[in-house]
Amino acid sequence: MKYLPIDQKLYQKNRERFIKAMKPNSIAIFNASPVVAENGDAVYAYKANSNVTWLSGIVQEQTMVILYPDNKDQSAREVLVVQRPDELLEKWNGHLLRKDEATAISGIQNVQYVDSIDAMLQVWMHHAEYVYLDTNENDRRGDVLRTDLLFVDKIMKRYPLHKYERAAVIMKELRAIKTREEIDITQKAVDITHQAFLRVMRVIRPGIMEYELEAEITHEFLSNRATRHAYGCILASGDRARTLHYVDNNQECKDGELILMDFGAEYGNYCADLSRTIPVNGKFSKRQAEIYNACLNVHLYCASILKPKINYADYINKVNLEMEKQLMKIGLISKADIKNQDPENPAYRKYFYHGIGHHLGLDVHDLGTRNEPVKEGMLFTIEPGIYIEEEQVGVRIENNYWLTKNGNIDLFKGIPMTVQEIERYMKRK
Ligand SMILES: [Mn+2]
Repeated sequence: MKYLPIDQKLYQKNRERFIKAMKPNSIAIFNASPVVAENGDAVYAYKANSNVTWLSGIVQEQTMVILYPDNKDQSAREVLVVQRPDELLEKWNGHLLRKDEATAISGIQNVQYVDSIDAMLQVWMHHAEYVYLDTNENDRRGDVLRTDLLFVDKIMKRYPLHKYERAAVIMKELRAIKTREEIDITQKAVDITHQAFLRVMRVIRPGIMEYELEAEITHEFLSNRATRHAYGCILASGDRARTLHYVDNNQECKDGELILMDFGAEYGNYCADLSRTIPVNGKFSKRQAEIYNACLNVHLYCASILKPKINYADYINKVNLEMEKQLMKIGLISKADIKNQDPENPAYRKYFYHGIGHHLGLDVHDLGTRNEPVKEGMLFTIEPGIYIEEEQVGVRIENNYWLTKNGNIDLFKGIPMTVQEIERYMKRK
């Protein structure tokens, strides 16, 4: 890992929160994701199961976290399971965690090797009444590789008469609320991302290629101990900005165009998520500034109302009304368009065709419900966008907000955001 050691308290606190939500005499079992083959013997970059990371901080394949708070064997109430170090494997792939190293990261005292866990697990299973198993209950996608189901299948076949529970239900509640410790790490991811944005503003000029900007961002990320990009970064100049997940980044940034950039660092396994739209030549045209300000107004409006207790569905409705207002102001839709609109496909949808934001955390689209009152501790992106086919332009402005008791904190506080701030910074280069 490139990041500096993280205080194990973060993971201890998370485990305490999960344990509190468990039924009496229950055991919970979590598995890290397997390494996924790419082609031949090459593999994809490894990202462990986020629940395992959230509970232990360990990012190594074959890791398990087993929680059994009522275990009569007190020493086995929290157990971390890791791969047994293997000299030959380490010659190829590098260091594997030793037991004391795994304890230092996670704060879990009892560390066992995965090849010896079955016998112990059997005893604990025989004592436990309820069993929490971890399945991927992502609302957005169901077609991902589901190795979690193999483990569920194995355990349920072996212990068919236990009462099974879904860990995902608890995780969805808990992971949506970020602790101060988690925000401290996220803030580092945000700060690195913030610096990368300033760097892009210093180097961008007409004629530069989108991938050259990607290289600048990547250099800034890795030099500051980010593990990697939190997601495929988007550098979309001109009309390409209307493609929401444009990641080719292989075209020239031309004089007079706006470039839409969406990127974020992953630091200590936590993600930042920033979108910015700036003029390639350092100066917004009058029309570009109009569109930009309309988008900024929606963003600022969102930030002013996204506070604990607002229902997320009400929030979205209010945001959409504000978007309508701003789109009318810049002449894109009319009162008549709104009056005659199909409620299933309202007029503003032509220019704003994605959600206003999402939970952010270990996953860039993090766990959490989006149809209940929002709560203190949640971390959301706010990212309105305006995309205009007729004018071949796209604008998106995105920051990350941590909800406090009575309001929110913008983790990107101080970053150039207005037309004036951006132009002033770009002039300075
Ligand atoms: Mn986002």
